[in-house]
Amino acid sequence: MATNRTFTMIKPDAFKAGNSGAILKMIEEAGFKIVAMKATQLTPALAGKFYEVHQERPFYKDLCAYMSSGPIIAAILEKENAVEDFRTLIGATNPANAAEGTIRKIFATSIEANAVHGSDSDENAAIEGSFYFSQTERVG
Ligand code: IDP
Ligand code: MG
Repeated sequence: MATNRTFTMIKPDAFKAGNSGAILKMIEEAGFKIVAMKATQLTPALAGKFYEVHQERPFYKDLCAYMSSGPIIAAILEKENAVEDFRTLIGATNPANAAEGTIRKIFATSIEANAVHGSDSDENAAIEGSFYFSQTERVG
C-alpha cells in the first residue's frame, strides 16, 4: 500500500447512532478519497487480533467487547500526508481533550466509544488495511 494512505473504522457507537454518513461527509470534505469501504462486524477474536498491541492495557478486554458489539464501517483513505492529517481530523483519543470541530469532539461519547479509528503510522495503515481488504477489494 502506498504511504499516502490511512485506515479508518467508524466504530459501533457512531454506526449505531446513525452518524456514518455525517462522518464520511467530513472525511471526504477534508480531502480524503475512499479507496476501499465495507460495513462489517468483528467477532471478539478478530477485535482482539486487530488491537493486540494493546493486550497488556487494562482496557483491552472491554475494548474487544465494545468493538465486536455491533456493525462498523472499515475504509482505506487516500490523501497526501494521510496518516497525520487524518489523526488531526479525528482529534484526541479522549473526546474531552479533542479539539473543536474534530470528528471525535462532535461524535464520540467516551474515551472508549470514540466514534472512529485512525492508523498511527504508515506501517500500521498498511497492516490494518490488509486486515480487512484483499487486493481486489480496494483501488490499487
Ligand atoms: P487511538 O485510537 O486514539 O489511537 P489508542 O491509544 O491506540 O488510541 O487506543 C485504542 C482505542 O482503545 C481507543 O481509540 C479507544 O477506543 C480505546 N481506549 C484507549 N484508551 C482507553 C482508556 O483509557 N479507557 C478505555 N478505552 C480506551
Ligand atoms: Mg491507536
